[in-house]
Amino acid sequence: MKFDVLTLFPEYFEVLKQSIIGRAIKNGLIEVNITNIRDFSKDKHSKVDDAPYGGGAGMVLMPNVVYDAYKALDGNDNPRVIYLSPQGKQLNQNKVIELSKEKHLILLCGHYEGIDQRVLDEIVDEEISIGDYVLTGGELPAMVLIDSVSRYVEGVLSDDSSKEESFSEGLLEYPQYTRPEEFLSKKVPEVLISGNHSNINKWRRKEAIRNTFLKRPDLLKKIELSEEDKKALKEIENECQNWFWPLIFRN
Ligand code: 4GX
Repeated sequence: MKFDVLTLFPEYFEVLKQSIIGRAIKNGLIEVNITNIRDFSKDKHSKVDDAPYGGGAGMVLMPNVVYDAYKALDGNDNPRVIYLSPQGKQLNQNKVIELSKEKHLILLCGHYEGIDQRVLDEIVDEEISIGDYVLTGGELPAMVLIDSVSRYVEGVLSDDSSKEESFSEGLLEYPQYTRPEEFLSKKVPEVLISGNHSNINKWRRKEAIRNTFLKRPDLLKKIELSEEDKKALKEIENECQNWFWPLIFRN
């Protein structure tokens, strides 16, 4: 899968050379090409922005430079052009999976007060936001998108953990433990040491449901629970109803 990024700050994307995404790039599983929009300025001082028509604070990226940078990319494979902006539809795991099926994405990163509307209307297929807060530019959102989408590209995750984990099933994860068996007087849950894999799976499923019930009850409403899941949820609700009795009967 290929990502083309149009940005004024190419240095940001050095971060993608790290860890799992860095390895995926090295292995040729994903390709990330960064284009500096400034390279397409025809101005002798490499000017890329100007004051907004109508007045007001800040600067606006000029349409011709953005358009020329876009035109210089290979568009033969019908790439999808995404503009990262708080005005877009919010990114979620379903959108991430949908995007991971594309061959080529072009990510346009805005800065300053934004980009001239005419070039956006001309080239952008879709506006995506990573959440309701304001950043200084679209670079971090572009990296969030590249990271989350790349995880679904075949071979990027060494095992098949992307299929197992949080959100793919609509539940949060169960808690994890590793050595030592005792830490600050806290023991690893007995069942995990038992070696009984049927019991371990049941316990993990219940704890995933508990985490979701306690931390993200909104997610629990969106998914279909099996009869066994519903039983586990009832037990959790009862456990929650009873937790304060030891406090009341203290002394
Ligand atoms: N999720 N930003 C885009 C440039 C800009 C300024 C004004 C339109 C109007 C963001 C987000 C985000 C900051 C990226 C402003 N665009 N992008 N940038 N949240 O905050 O995606």
